Amino acid sequence: MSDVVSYQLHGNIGVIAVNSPPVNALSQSVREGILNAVNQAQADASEAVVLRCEGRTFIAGADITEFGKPPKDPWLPEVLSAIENSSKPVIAAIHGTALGGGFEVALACHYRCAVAAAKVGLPEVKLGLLPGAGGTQRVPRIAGVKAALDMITSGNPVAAPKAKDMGLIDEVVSGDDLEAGAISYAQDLLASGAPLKRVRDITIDPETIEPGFFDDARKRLAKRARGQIAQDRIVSCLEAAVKLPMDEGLARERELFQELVTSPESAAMRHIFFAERQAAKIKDLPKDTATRPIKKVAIIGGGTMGGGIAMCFANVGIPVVLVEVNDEALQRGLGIIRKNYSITVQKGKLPEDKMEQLIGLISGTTEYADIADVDLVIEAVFENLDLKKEIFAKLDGVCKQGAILATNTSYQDVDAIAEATSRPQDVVGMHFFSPANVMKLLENVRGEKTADDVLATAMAIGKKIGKVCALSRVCYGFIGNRMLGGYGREAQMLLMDGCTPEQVDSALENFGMAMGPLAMGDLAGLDVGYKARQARTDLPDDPKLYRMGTLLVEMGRHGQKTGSGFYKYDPETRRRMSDPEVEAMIKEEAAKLEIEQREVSEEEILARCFYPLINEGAKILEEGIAQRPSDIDVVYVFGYAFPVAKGGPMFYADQVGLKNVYDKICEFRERYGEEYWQPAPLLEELAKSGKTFAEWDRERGNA
Ligand code: 3H9
Repeated sequence: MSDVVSYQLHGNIGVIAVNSPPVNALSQSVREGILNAVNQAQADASEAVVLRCEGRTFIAGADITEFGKPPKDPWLPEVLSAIENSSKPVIAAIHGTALGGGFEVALACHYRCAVAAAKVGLPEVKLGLLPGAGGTQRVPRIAGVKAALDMITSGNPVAAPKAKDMGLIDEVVSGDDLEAGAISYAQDLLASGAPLKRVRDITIDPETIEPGFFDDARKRLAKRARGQIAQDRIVSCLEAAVKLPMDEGLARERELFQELVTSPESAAMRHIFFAERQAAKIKDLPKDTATRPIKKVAIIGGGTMGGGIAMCFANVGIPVVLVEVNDEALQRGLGIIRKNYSITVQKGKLPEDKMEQLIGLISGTTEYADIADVDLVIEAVFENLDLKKEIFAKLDGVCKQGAILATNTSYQDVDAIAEATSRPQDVVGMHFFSPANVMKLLENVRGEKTADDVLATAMAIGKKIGKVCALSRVCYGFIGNRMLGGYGREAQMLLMDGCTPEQVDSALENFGMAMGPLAMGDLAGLDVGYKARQARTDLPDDPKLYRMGTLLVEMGRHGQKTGSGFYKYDPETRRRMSDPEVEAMIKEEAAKLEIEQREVSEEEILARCFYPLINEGAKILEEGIAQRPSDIDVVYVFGYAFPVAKGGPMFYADQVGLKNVYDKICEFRERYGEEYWQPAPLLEELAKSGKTFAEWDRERGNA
């Protein structure tokens, strides 16, 4: 047969086996191999055919690297048609994850069996796509339109037992040998005279769909679309599944898939898919660098951050010890953890007994001596370098040799912290984002002396607890917070120039940010930035700078927690409302500073807020703080809710054109002063040579 697909007769059952590591994606050779095997089976002694995969998973989807390139025959629908029209029953045998085009292959089969641990799903929406090989037409025919809508617009996989309840799987196979189980299932089907069950032959009764169902779905999904159009097109496909015959529905699906696959949103989301995987790789570390075993973890500090981090480890079954200064603080910390889990239980997302099991993994102590045996310590106390150094000196005294000592600091110098110990090679930064049990990003920070296996372990354990990891070198604020400086500064400067808080935030929210910077300031607490600014000596002495943020804090308006900040907040619903008092104050302050207020365009708001971010990103790349531009994108998408449909700030800059970004920064330098606007040398170089960040990265051998 072919290198990647084999076909063999096992008695009266033909077995097609796909073997295309790592995830059996449907590359041209896999498609061709399956097609040939199905055709071969039509003419041999087989009475039924099993389609299964070698390696860690059933087919995990179309080969994403082929998108955007000229299509190669045979295309997937042709392969599915051959399966569906086979004169002998074809049975998919699923293990691992049957995703996207992989699950669509299974849906074209006449029967589907799976091991209990398998999952099936249509995650195309996460790539800005829709299932383009019949998924939107077959799933509603089997599981109903509502279930199909949930499954396809969320993109979340479904475990085999639930998929069986939904009708998406016919049989859950027990035992370890899937091939044997599938062959035996095929024999049973033959013995019982089971028909050639084709999903296309099921019709959906339009009367079962409530009037307005599709319009309601569109409206509901639009609210959280953040610049993505795939959800809307998925609804159109499901509508077609109800209203049109199968072949017309498939044609509609194909047409909308083509629209999406060539859309800038999908290109951005595919970029993030690969960027996420790339970010986990450390350039100068061999892939097989040994990691240290992490069987027990200690967290220093039981505040919101420490508690959230503790939950991350408990959630994957790793015991955690929470260390606090006294019993009262410890009980408070443990109490918050219990409360957080209870909320998840109330939402129906965690069974009560499972909650007790997870809480059982988290113990507490006020004695450092009790954490002598842990493999990893994560310090999560407040941002004070002296305190952190003191803690690390103590850890050095009690922790076993080989234990990894990590700091969750957002700003402090990891090297200075490491020097407080006699083992700086074991010290690393592990910067979680709040709430740590929810936010996906983990920014690992490599100190000057951090050992290779410590770094590799930080990345591996991050993946294990479900985080997306990116690596930063040491600098003030690391990748994410360092870049944020100019973004927050300009959001406030724009107020002085004539914007209302609502205007600034709406412009960024329309772009796709989950929350504008001023509303975000209110949520985080304006006093946090205020205190941080007081500690800084490097800020220009400029009365415009952070003027509103400073005045609001001095008036006691600290943001949501005091009921008002840049906005006022409904005490019941926490809904933000524009505050005429703040708007009047802004005008007054601008007048005092003799700033002529004017109409500011949405385009200028975006450029003023995002271009400092991109400019700082360029400096971070030049200095080698980030490994690659795409790592910065990962940090922003997963840690700062930058819209994935825009691909992260560096990808976005490449789309806007670096020359345009550079020219605007030069223009702002003239208008607003060089203390704030100074193009990064790398940005200037790329703008002048007409290159993108991605091209620059490729030329450095970083493909
Ligand atoms: C689709 O199917 C469209 C159809 O409806 C219509 C077509 C007409 N293609 O994630 P991992 C690579 S859209 C190419 O680290 P895990 C990945 O880059 C597709 N490459 O492993 C990585 O490479 P490297 C719908 C792929 O065990 C390596 O495999 N399907 C693909 O943590 C290992 O990946 C999806 O969206 C691919 N489809 O997780 C599923 N998938 O080692 C996407 C992976 O060089 N995939 N690679 O960095 C996944 O969700 C996860 O990879 C999976 C395994 C859960 C399968």
